[in-house]
Amino acid sequence: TDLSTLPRPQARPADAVAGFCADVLAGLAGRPKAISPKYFYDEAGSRLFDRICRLPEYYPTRTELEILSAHAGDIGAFAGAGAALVEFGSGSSEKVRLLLDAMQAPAAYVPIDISGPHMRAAIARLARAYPAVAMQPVEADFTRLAALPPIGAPGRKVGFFPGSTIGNFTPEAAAGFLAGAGAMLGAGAAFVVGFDLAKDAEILDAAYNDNQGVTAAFNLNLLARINRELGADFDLAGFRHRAFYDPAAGRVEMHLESLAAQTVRIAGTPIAFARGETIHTENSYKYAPAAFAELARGAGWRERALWTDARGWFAVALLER
Ligand code: AVI
Repeated sequence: TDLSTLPRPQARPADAVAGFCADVLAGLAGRPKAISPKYFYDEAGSRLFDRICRLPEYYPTRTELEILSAHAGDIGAFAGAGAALVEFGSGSSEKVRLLLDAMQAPAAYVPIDISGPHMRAAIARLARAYPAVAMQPVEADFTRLAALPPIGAPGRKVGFFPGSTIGNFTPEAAAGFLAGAGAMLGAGAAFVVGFDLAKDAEILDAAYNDNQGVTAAFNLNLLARINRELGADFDLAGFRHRAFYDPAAGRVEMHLESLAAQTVRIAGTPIAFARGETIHTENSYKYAPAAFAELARGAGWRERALWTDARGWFAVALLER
């Protein structure tokens, strides 16, 4: 890969900042107040997320790696020769190495990520390890992407959506995403999707309330980011991280709770908080394997395989269409 062809770092485009500002103000005007979790991932947030993935309490990352290691050979065999891997929300592009190693002469890797600098640093590392794979990074919000760039690979397109990021969508939005990704990847594509499974509340509560406070810092970084990018005056000590599993809703919810009645100014707009009022910052849905398979079927995918770990904590589906 000729790294000079990779998109170069650039300042955040003005329309991205305007879109962030509009989304934050609209979300805080709603009841309950809410901000999309996609805004966690500025540079600081992406680094904090990488630290979450290494926490002892946060089992999803290492459990998924265990499942992928055990079944990468099956995925590689199904992908066939000369395939293109398309990763939605590629982050640090670490897990994809397992698939690239198991595939036969993979031709292209297309990482899609909202955090451009973080993605470019990851791809520069990956390109050195896989010089024969064409790197085609796309800096974009994959929830809004309508089409893929032309991909130079003779083989099958293989979508990759690990980490249970699909759990950050509502089930309806997850079905919409799976259908849209299917349309983008085209007939004959495969899709490798990692998703988290419903389990005991204590395990989930611990995973989202780690002892070192990294998840709290990740959640609170959203307010720091709003201060940095939108000139707001959130006092981070005036809010606390809250996360809990709601088994009836089948999801972990994350919130930022206001510790006092206070008014914050964002881009000149005053936003009032009551004491105890929260900003809902994330849902993380936990599925039963059969419920996920049904969701994928409704979105036009057939389940070729569904693997879990020995404890039944996490799952990876190999879908085809
Ligand atoms: C990216 N996503 C799947 C993570 C999750 O578990 O829902 C984000 C995260 N939030 C708190 N910890 C990790």
